[in-house]
Amino acid sequence: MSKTIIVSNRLPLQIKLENNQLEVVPSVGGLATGMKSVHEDGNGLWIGWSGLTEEELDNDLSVKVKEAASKQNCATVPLTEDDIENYYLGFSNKTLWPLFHYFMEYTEFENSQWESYKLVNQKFADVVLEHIEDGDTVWVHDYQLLLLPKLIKDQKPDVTIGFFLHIPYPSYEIFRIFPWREELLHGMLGSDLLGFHTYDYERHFLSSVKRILRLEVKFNEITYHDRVIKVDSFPMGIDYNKFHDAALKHKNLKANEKSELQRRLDDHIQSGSEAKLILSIDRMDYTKGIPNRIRAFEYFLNKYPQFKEKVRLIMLAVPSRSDVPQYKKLKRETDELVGRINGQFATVSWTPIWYFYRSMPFDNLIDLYTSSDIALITPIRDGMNLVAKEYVATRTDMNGVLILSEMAGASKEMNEAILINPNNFEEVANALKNAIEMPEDEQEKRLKFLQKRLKRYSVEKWASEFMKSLNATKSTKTAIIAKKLDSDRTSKMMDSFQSSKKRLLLLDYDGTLVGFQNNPQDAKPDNQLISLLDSLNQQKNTDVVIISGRGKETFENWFGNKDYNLITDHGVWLKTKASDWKMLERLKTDWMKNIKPILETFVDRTPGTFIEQKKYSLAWHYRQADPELAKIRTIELNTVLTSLISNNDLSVLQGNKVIEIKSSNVNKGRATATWLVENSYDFIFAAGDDWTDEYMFEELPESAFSVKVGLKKTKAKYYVKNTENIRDILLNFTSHHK
Ligand code: GDG
Repeated sequence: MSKTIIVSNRLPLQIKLENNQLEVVPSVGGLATGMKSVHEDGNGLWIGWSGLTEEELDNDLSVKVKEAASKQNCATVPLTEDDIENYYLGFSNKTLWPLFHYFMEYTEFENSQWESYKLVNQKFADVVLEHIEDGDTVWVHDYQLLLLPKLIKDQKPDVTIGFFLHIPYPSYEIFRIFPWREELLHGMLGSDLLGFHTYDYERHFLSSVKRILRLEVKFNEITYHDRVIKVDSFPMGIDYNKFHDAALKHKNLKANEKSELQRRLDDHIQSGSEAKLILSIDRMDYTKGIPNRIRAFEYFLNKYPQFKEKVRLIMLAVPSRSDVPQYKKLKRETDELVGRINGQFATVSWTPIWYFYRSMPFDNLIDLYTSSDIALITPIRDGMNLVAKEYVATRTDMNGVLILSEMAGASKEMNEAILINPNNFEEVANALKNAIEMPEDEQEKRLKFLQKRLKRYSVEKWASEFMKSLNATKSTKTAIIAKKLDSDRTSKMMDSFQSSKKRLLLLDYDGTLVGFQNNPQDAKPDNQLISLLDSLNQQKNTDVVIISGRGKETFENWFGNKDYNLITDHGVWLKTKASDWKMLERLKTDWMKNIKPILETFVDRTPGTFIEQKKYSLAWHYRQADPELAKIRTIELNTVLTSLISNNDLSVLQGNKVIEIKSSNVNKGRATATWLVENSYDFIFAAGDDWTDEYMFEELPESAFSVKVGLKKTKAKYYVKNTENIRDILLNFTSHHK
């Protein structure tokens, strides 16, 4: 039975080592809850680091940790102190974390840490590969493991891989700064499905893929070699019932069951009818906007002094990554700010800020959520922010106001909160005043909407939606019409080649025999190709025809001293082994003087594009243009051309990053048909990569072996990944010849 493997940096286990004794308990975080059903389904497995380095574990303990983990259906990835220093604290948290959160000034690019990141991703891959079988599904989590999907896919192409990023994906303008950007993107593209919290992160990712890797993106699908990769947004939810039920239970606590914290909170609440508690909870991280929040609160107290002695800000900051210098600096800054403001405003009976720098048990968290009239969540950048959602879930009395930064992913689905820009103190101060004065019925109305959504789209639902989408990618894989020319099919084709008496090989040139170059003139045949074509061309009873949209002059230049069969200009000119160039079609070219100036205006307005003037056609190339601008321009150009050439014998062909205008009565199909009328074959092989080759495929008899290069909709019977595959097949033909 196939299984699902979850991979994250840390296992959902708390493993404690005291006096050489191991204590292992499952952790109860949001992700662990969401993944519970995925993990428990069948023989599911979770792979990650245990939290203890190899140096902390001797052989004996290491075995014990493995066993304890395995009892919880987990497998450990062994990491050393050096790995943690460089891959985790280093590359993950000093490079990827700040860069992806737009903190460029904190971003370090250290080659040695990048090397460690690659090495550790490989360590994760090794453990995954130890456990995985064909047909299994893998779900990889987060920014520490961006290279992992490819490392798995390269070894195991027949497993289905999903990836979810829990932090923001930055705009292309930020991501392009990253020195190893191509490698990182290729790493992610090992996945079959890539998930992000919001549509913005999704489109930023697609924009990087288009601009940096220049891949074909249609809506939310990326064509990558012979695969189609889906990209989508899945806003992560919370374990709604857990928070809601805990809050309900909390309401019924008797006085003697209340925590010490709750008693202190009650004291404040009872200090006056206008007393208000404002809450913030976050990891102590510079992305969370803690100093800004304190300054905005100061601004509020100065602007609206009537709230002095009435409102109090309770700030829970949970220690995090405290070994990283920027986090130390943040802690110092926060301490100082709290001290300064408390010193400035405090009275005998009131301190404006209560500040806790520690983590709290779950029950205390519920004390805080249920006692606070307002939650003030002001990150500078945040992938999602679950605290905002948890606060809403605990408001069982239907009162309370959420003030939320629009820089948090959560703001996209929480429109009923008061949304603010955390850098605008005026706005934050006014939001606080509005929240304090918001009528109860208004609070209730907003909470109702918010709670309804959170309850429906819980973390379990999030996980199941992701899995559903991931499983659906399995059927898209088989939906492509052409079949993969795998080794079985290739060997059948070779048999047929060998047993046939008269063979035809019809070969497109660009994108089929050679890869694309930025400048078409650079795609000259290399020596290896020439010798391959030479030996094919010498085979007895075998006609090799190169059929291309290229101009006759170019082919004459490249192949003039060869006796190849050549069809150029999409079928205008023909040269055979036996005879010199002759025209297959008589064509007019007077239309060019009208069309060329139009194309020129497109070149002027679209940097990176150019016109290729051929004898019988005009081609507008846009491979190097900005992909989004090019998309707009191609639509524009198509519209302009369609209106112009309606009475003409011209047609517009959409090639691979090129639009070509030529006479309607020539195409590779007509040329193919002409060739086939004059010759008869019992074996036909035809290969092409773009739209113009579809005409050729259309004209072939049913028995032909037609092959498309790349994974696109096609009339060809088979597809292969790339030009290398085509060359391999051709080489195979030379050795199968008898
Ligand atoms: C990353 C992304 C994204 C906090 N203090 C205590 C405590 N917590 C719990 C909260 C909440 C969680 O920690 C924090 O989650 P957030 O989403 O707010 O933030 P990150 O840790 O930065 O998480 C973030 C998330 O991944 C998920 O994809 O939303 O954007 O940065 O659940 O309740 N729990 C306990 N004591 C504490 O003192 N028990």
